[in-house]
Amino acid sequence: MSRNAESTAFRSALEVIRAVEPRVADAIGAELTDQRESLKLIASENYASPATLLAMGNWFSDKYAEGTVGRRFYAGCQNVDTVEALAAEHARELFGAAHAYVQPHSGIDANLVAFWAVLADRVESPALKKAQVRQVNDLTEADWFALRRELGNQRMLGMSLDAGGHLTHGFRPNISGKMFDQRSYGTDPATGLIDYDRVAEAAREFKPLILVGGYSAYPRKVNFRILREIADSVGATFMVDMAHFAGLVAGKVLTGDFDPVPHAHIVTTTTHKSLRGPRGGMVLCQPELADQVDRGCPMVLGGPLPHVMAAKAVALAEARRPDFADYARRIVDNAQALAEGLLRRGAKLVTGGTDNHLVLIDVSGYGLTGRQAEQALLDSGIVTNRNSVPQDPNGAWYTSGIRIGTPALTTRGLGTAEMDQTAELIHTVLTQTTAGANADGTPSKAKYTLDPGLADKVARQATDLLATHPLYPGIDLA
Ligand code: DSN
Repeated sequence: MSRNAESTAFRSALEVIRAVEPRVADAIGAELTDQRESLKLIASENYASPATLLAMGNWFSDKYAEGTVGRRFYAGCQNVDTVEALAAEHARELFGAAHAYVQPHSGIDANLVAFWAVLADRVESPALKKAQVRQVNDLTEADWFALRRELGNQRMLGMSLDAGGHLTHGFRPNISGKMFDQRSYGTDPATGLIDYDRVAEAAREFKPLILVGGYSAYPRKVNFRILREIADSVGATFMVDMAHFAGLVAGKVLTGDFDPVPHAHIVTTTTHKSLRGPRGGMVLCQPELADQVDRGCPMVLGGPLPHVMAAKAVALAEARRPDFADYARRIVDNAQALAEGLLRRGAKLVTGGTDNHLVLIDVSGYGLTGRQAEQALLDSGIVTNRNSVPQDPNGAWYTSGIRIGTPALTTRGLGTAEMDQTAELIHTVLTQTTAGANADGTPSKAKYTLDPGLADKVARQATDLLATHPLYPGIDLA
């Protein structure tokens, strides 16, 4: 396929949009420029292929298709059936899963589908059956309490937020924290690693219905075989949220004990992180949970997004190609090179390194909060996000960490030498940033000073670093 085809497709699309609302066309163009020029180190972001992006921009968006393949609540879904079935087939083949449900719109949605499927599978509840025919969003607070009481205050054990777990694993601001009585397992304060004996102890004491594995900020492999054994020992359903590392599973970098699919009863993921697909979610499960999982819509999901399912089919087909395994391996090589570059320059890293796609810098070593570091790096053209570190004294808003990841830069083609240069840029900015003070002289967790000349210089160096690895080289909008 000619590169010209990609330019023509996107140029034509923008021309059509511009004729209606030019500001939207301009914003789309500006976003491409911004993404091309910034050093994107957000561990959960990536760049989907032009084919994946184009599969989303069409009339599939116009179609309602509630239900499942071959069993819809609307007529005329034959083409949606084709793409949904294709996406599910690619997902099953790619991950070796018995069943795949590709309708969830996001990772949170995928987790909600999984939670309700497990509840419906494990707990006898007339209230739940009633809720299954209504949208969960329609339930009142009183309905929730009645439902939760009838469900027997079911329990969830997941990784704590500050140790790298995710909000949807039972934490209060998320609906999972209202559905479940939640307890967390953390990491060993000395090593930063999951202590499986402590997880087993917590499971024995708490007796959860669901044991959740998976993370959004833990830089190491997780042994899912051991977690499954723990789940089995207390009769829990073992669920893994692999949103962050799905690409590493797809690319066979995480295999054996570190591949969640053969070990978990149910696995959820997003499709847009290391998997490099469209923004969306997905659930994989063992056969006994398939019927309940397929009730995701209308139980907790609005109608499926056929255009996104089409894009999932494209991206999953891409992930089945041999070059995706090479991509996945390079993600980890790059993360390790970045970690080594930072360590060599004196940075403090949670767990002392990485064996997946992300690195967590404890920026208290630079005398900064995560928020100060995040902003100073952004001033310098380096896009990251602040993140809690284990037992974080600065809480979830200011934090003490910066999470960085390599899926996006690896897609652009940057390699280990450029990761060392990236480490140098990050270290330079963080050593040159000084924590600021409030008006009353007390230390501020947000204010900082960084010489704007230095920030500009680093931003130029970041742009130079990216110049030899253009983003979407086949797309010229000029
Ligand atoms: N927002 C995602 C992340 O950045 O990890 C997880 O939901």
